[in-house]
Amino acid sequence: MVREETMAKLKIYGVPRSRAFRALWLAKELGLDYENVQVDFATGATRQPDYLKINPNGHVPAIDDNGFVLWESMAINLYLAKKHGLGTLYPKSLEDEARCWQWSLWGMTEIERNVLTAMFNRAIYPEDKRDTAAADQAERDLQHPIGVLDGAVSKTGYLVGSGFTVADLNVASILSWARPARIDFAPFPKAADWLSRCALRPAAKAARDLQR
Ligand SMILES: N[C@@H](CCC(=O)N[C@@H](CS)C(=O)NCC(=O)O)C(=O)O
Repeated sequence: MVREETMAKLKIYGVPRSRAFRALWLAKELGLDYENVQVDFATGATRQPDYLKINPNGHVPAIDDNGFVLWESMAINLYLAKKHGLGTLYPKSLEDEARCWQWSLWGMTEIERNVLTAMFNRAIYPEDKRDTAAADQAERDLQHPIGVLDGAVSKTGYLVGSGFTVADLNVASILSWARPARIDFAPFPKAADWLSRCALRPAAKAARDLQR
């Protein structure tokens, strides 16, 4: 008798207008068959007991890959890219793999907080609650790291090797907030060009369409 193993479909938790966008963009790049579980951070759903069993932090995204549960957007993307995109979105060499980790951690530690501060205080909070000085300071603090990015993509047009990888996707998905944050990219033409090339990818567009 042949025993049939049924693989459960990959579940991606989090509404598309949350950081789940990052995993959804990657899933589109990889052509994965997935279910997007609509856990909405705005309704408190991330803090419900059932969801806390998935991610005890109460944040989205998280994934359930046939029983393997993982949270933290960058870890999720590195895992999925390695599993399904080795040799394409995920480099095969140890050094380039490490560079993907480097850029993903860099995006989270050097970029994310300041882009969010600028976005919230320029576009999200009600006008009377906006702290324009905090937004301006955040933009000033971004000058150095965006300069680093500008230099990095000026060689091949991408962060790792000569093609688009999960490193580009991870950093570009964090910087997708730069437009509502009104970060001026004029001093950083190479980074601006790289960011728009990433954003124009069909998979990025398909993931953005999910946000509508
Ligand atoms: N470092 C985490 C941050 C996740 C996070 O803060 N997600 C927000 C939505 S974009 C969230 O779930 N907020 C709801 C909550 O904390 O209850 C990651 O990158 O996955």
